[in-house]
Amino acid sequence: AKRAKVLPKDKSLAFCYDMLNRVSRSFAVVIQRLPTELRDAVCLFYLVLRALDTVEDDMAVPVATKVPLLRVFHEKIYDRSWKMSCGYGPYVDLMQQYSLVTDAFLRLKPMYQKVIADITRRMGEGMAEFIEKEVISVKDYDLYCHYVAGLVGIGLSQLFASSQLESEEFADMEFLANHMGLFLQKTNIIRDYLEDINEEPAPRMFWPKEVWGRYTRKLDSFKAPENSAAALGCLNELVTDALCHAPHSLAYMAKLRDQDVFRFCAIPQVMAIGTLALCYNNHRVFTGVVKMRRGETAKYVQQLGSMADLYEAFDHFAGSLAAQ
Ligand code: PS7
Ligand code: MN
Ligand code: MN
Ligand code: MN
Ligand code: MN
Ligand code: MN
Repeated sequence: AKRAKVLPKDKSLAFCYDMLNRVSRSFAVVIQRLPTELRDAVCLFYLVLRALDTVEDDMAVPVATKVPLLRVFHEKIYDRSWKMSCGYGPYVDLMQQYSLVTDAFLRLKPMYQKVIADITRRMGEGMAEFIEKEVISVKDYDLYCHYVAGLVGIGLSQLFASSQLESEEFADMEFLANHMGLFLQKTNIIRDYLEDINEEPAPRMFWPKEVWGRYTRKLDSFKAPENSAAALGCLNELVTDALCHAPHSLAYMAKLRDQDVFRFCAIPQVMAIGTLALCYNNHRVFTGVVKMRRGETAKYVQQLGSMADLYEAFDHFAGSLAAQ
């Protein structure tokens, strides 16, 4: 059954949904379709982690400030006076008006607050670890992705179980939930090669050296057209690695029983495999922004209501990837 969108009455929650719509067009749609109680918890979870990521991403914040802040961020989310000037675009407002997020967070049931704070603590700790260290091995790559996305999957699963929309077993489904996050995050890292390496004032590099080191001596050499064969070889190896998470993600989603929770989980996964198919063997990853057009996904996203629909979507995009 469809649930109508209801505009929140109080000011802080209205700010939160407005902010969600400004920072994530894709998540905003699926989050707003969740049942009320879970919807507010997931919206706040999103904004808290988005604020943490704004600190992580702002290369103008000195490392000596950033590392300790990432580690204590889980305490700031209870502090009504906390705010910060950092980030760019809509994130500046998110950080400046952060007290409205705090107000809405403190109105959530304590069981939801606890899940969000625990994941924020573990993610901040992991982000801090990787500020000072590079992603060298594939093991590092999986660990970084666990911190910034696998933990999100684990936390969301706990929220699903707490809300009783999904079974108790979701509270302990860490293995499959982690793969759900890794599938999304590796797709983001692959697609964002150019955006991340061109970051000012300092480049960001999340592609594991253990893989790219077999193709080049410097990761930024992939930008040069004369290195396109090596660049594509490396890209294709990373896409293939990301695809290893897909079977576990499908196994996770097969256990969901609520229709809106299912769509919330499944739509981003379909977008991810679609993005991987688009990136595979595609030199445009190294020269610009690779994004799926609405028309390419609409057919598979609009009617996504069952595992049969999900298998059909995965089959379609896996087939198009194999044909590149
Ligand atoms: C559904 C079991 C609470 C919905 C959804 C903000 C997006 C920002 O965007 O490269 O290129 O700047 O800096 C598992 C989302 C994983 C996380 C990670 C699915 C919170 C989302 C903070 C689990 C999302 C993975 C991207 C860290 O790095 O980003 C189920 C909800 C999910 C946020 C995402 C995001 C990292 C990230 P960008 P970055
Ligand atoms: Mn980011
Ligand atoms: Mn980040
Ligand atoms: Mn990114
Ligand atoms: Mn990005
Ligand atoms: Mn980024």
